[in-house]
Amino acid sequence: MAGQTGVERWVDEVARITRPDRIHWCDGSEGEYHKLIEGMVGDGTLIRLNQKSYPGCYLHRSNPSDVARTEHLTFICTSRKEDAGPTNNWMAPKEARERVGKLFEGSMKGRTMYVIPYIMGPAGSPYSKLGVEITDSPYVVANMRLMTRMGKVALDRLSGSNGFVPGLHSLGDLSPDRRFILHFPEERLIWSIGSGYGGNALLGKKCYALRIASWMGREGGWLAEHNMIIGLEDPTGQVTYIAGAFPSACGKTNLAMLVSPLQHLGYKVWTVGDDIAWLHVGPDGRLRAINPEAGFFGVAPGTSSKTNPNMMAAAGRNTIFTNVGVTPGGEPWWEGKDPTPPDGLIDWKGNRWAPGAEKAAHPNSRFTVPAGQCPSISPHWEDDDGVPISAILFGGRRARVAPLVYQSYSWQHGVFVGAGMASETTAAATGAVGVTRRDPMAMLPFCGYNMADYFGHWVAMGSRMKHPPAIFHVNWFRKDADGNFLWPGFGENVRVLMWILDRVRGRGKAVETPIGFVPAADGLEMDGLKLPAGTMQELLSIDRDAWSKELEDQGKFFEQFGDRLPNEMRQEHAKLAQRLSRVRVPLSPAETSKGS
Ligand code: SAT
Ligand code: MN
Repeated sequence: MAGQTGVERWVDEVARITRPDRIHWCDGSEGEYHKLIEGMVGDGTLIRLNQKSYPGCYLHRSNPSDVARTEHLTFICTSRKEDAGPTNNWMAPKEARERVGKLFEGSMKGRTMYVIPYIMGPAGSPYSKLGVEITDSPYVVANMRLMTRMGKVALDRLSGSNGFVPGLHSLGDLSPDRRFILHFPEERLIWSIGSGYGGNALLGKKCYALRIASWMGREGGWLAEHNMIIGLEDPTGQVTYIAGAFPSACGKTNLAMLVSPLQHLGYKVWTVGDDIAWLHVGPDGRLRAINPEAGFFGVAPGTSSKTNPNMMAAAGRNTIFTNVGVTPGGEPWWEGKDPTPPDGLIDWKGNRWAPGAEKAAHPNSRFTVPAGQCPSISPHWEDDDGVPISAILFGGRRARVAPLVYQSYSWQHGVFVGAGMASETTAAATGAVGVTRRDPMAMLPFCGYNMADYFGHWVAMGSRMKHPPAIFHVNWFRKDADGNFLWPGFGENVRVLMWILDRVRGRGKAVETPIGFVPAADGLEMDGLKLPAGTMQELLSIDRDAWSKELEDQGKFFEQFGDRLPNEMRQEHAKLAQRLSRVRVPLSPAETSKGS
């Protein structure tokens, strides 16, 4: 049709294939949101929670077979398999279109097709990007309204432009046998069918903002990362920004909203983002981060007024809860919310809950919350130019091996530290929980191209910056021989952040070890925190045997990339082996005399 825009043409084409009863273009208004919510309450997709204590809050119970990301059904569809790399599932684009295209035929019959124009990033930021998601799930529309800037604001920016990433989503029949999450990075296209779960269905999130955007970033000289972003305010009121990569359900949200026990000393954390960062080199030669999202899709279990009071305050209104339990009074409930489960609890599947093996809330139950509601939200979280990043953290869930914190020797060494990351798996993806797997930069499930090229891109980014951020590795999850956590974590993590801040400023007492700089025995602020004797030593110790094994595992992981692995990674691996071979074990800061 003459005069049609690129979006209109694509919408027509999709409607011809999926055959919805109706098409609704989302304007993103309050009125539209309420109509959608009422519709879902009417058909049971949502349950209204207690509107006195939880105004604007609803509960969604998903299909029990659709509660987490399904990594084995997630594919990168590049024309050449090598470009997806050995860590991604790959499907040839032609095969993908044929096989999965069939599943979309008539998939929206009897349903409304929603067209969601959205912006990833602040509306006026030069770093923001446009997307359009087509979906037949009103739950997805409501979540996209909380997680992105969607509707008119995006449509206005879109008009006259074809520069958007199309994402087609249908619930299909929700069967895992007919579930596919496909990415065509060369065409900048996303297809997802058979799941309504966040990371599989809110296509602006992992599919666009990480998998497609990581590809765009390599071409355009920027980075799309699985990062939280915070500002750490010091006693003079100066704020230093830190980005941090942690795998799903490893505490990014809690760290991003940390309440410092040292407020009396003048330290405070501001939240910029809790899951994704887009990082560009700014005109000032510094790395600048924007949070492409507008909301938080956080893990409920374990969240309480003790562990994350900011999230508890944020999620008290206008929030969609997914797969949590509900009290007889209509309030959401999950394990860890308070010490004792209330009487008459209904579990996430809608059954009467009884103490026993079954959890009241699914371990990957979630809340979707507008970011602006968070009491610790940074006044700069929507700055068009982003915030300047002074430090990057890499962190996994490691019972052993990795000390509480260490600093890399250089940008290149830091990239190697990130590339060598590993973490124990969590309930955020289907499959076994608690298995240690290598998860470079927490991007294993999210890098949209060959990870060897990704490491190379990271190395190259270092030379584009006048002031590259310092790179650190942290591990809040180290355990003793009996399996108890050695470090209290949560708010106390501010002590580690303070050391990082000092190091960035060229201060901060540290000792040089084979793996990097570790805090000196008196390097961390311990005011008000008493740990059992020897605990700090254990937390900062480096066990050579464990590290030798780690080197071997890293080596095996790197091997699969063959010649494509950048030489810099090989060099750093060899250098670490050499440094380790030269020292006595075990090593703890108290025994190390060489300061820096
Ligand atoms: O995939 S989600 O974004 O829904 C949650 C996660 O695993 O980080
Ligand atoms: Mn995540």
